[in-house]
Amino acid sequence: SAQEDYKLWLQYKKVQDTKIATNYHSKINGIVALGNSETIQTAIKEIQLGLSGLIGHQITLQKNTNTENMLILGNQSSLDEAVLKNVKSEFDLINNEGYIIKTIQLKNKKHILITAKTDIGVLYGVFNFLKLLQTNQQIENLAITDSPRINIRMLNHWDNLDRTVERGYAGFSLWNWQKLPDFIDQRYIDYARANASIGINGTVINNVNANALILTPQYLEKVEALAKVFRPYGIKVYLTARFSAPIEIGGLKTADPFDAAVKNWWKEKAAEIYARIPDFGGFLVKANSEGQPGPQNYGRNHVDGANMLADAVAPFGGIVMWRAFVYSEHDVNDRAKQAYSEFVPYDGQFRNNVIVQVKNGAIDFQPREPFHPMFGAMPKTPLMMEFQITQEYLGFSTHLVYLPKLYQEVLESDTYSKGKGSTVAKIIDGTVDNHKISGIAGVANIGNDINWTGHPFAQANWYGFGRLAWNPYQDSETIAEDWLRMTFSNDEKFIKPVKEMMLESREAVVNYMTPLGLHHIMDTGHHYGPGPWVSNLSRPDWNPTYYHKADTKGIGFDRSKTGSNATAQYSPEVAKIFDDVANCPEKDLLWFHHISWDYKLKNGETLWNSLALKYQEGVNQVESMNTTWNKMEQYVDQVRFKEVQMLLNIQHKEAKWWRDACLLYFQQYSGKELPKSVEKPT
Ligand code: GCW
Repeated sequence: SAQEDYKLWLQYKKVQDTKIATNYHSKINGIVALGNSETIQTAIKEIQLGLSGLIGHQITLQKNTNTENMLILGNQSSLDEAVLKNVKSEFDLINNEGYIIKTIQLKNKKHILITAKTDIGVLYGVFNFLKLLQTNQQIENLAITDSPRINIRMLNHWDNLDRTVERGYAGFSLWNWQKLPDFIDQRYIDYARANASIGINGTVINNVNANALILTPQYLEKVEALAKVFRPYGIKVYLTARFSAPIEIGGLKTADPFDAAVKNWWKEKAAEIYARIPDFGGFLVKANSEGQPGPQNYGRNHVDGANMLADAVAPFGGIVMWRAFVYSEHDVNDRAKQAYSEFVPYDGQFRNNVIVQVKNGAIDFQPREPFHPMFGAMPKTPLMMEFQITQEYLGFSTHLVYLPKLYQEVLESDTYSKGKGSTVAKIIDGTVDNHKISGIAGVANIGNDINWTGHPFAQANWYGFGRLAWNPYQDSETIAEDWLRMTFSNDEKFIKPVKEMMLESREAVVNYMTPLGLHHIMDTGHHYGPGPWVSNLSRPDWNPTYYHKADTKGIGFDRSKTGSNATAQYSPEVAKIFDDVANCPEKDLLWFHHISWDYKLKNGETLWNSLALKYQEGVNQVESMNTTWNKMEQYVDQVRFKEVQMLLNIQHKEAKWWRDACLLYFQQYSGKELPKSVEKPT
């Protein structure tokens, strides 16, 4: 039902297997909660809500552990010596946000203890304990410790103040500015619950293409109200800072970061924000990118701009996240090289509360991109990852694409910056270069649609992003399975095929949109559907023809030594692989090379045939996703079953649209017939 659509992965439906349900009931007799902070109150509410749903009985609060099988919740300092001595060594294994779930004995009676160094750790423990039940795991002799590997795990909302969402495909913005601060929509609370359940601890609530009005008292009052809702869930609020705000809302003549009045304006602004929101996280800034104002407007550079803002928030413990998504119309040789060229020379010059936020690839959130060469190239600067959860280039909220597969591929990529094993995950969690702050951001796919994300399966991308933000070394397969169990059903006959469908969906979209390293050939502006022929935009680097460079000889962007030499931005070990046509992974081939139509790939087929076969494979994959889903009706409520069915149908049609449009267009250059197994365009 619509209810189920809304509840995300926190369904808390009664455990179907009666043996398991009875066992859970017998092992959880009551709750003993220690402490009464807002976060602990929240944890109690959640555990009671979860258990009453899953077990089907209200589990009541008890004063002590005299009866066995209590669920004890409390932070380290709230535990008495008898309890504490059961978990002494575990506390050494967790950090400030980590948690412990352990079966303990007190006077010969067994209990389950959920504890942590902090209250927020207890809340994370509660959500993870509920996950055990939601996924039908056994709860005997528990001994779990877990901690997040990355400090800042956040969503970036590209939400405008008029409630439109840039690149948002799930309705309007959640934030009802008109009714705030006094009206608190239940959605804000459920949003916080969902985020806390996966460990997200920060949110930038407004668009990076920023409106300075958010920094006026009228809006800050509303932001303060949201911060108050999120606080018990461990979620800090951050805002984007429009660089020209001192002019637009401050009445100054300039926003030059070297101007004393400008510096002072930001200092006072920061003080004003922190007076309202003492745990305010800091600023996210898009400057001198796609027309946004920035320090370069005044002949200054990124360091000057970032450090000025960093100095303003430093006294309050705030940070500045400075985005590296820059590319200029004045240097159109290779857009992929620009962020690196502009930022790497500044390594070591940023204040220690600045973190540079880098997209996963050097172009822009394509179905597949090699990892961004900045990762590993700025050892003195903490770099945070920016993934896109909203599917700007991947079929909006219409196509089913399980993104954690993409995230995992990037996180596992080896930068070789400090030798083999210097993976992107290790760069961003700070372990390679010993950074104190580390971060990861996901551009949210959330809006006010009943199901939050437009496509029921897009919920898995929000969920999976959070899980990987907590621990970037996890396997996306495990995450898919957990999500399916929590969101739909624990029935193996459902889990197995649907999990396979999810795992295959990312390769499917690559195949039917941009196989073999093609990229940015979506139609222009909206980025939905194919547009490889578009070549008339004012900026050359916005035209799809700029990216695929198809001609009668072949197709692809030569970024090797013989071309733009973007490969030189990678470590020598990586550059060597990408540079060499014979060794370059075929999945990235046309990203790095212009290849002749007759070139033979590893399958023995020519490039032209291989390209056509990939497009067909993508279509076939979506067809089999449809077949799989059509068999799942008995396991899923009608509303969600039908929604997914209709969406997969559209996806199938559109996969063919992509195949036909791209092949017909490229065929003009290749001048070759389609292989037999490729369906003829109609
Ligand atoms: O992907 C592009 C989008 C813009 C976006 C920009 C960015 C917020 O097309 O809509 O602007 O990236 O990341 O700044």
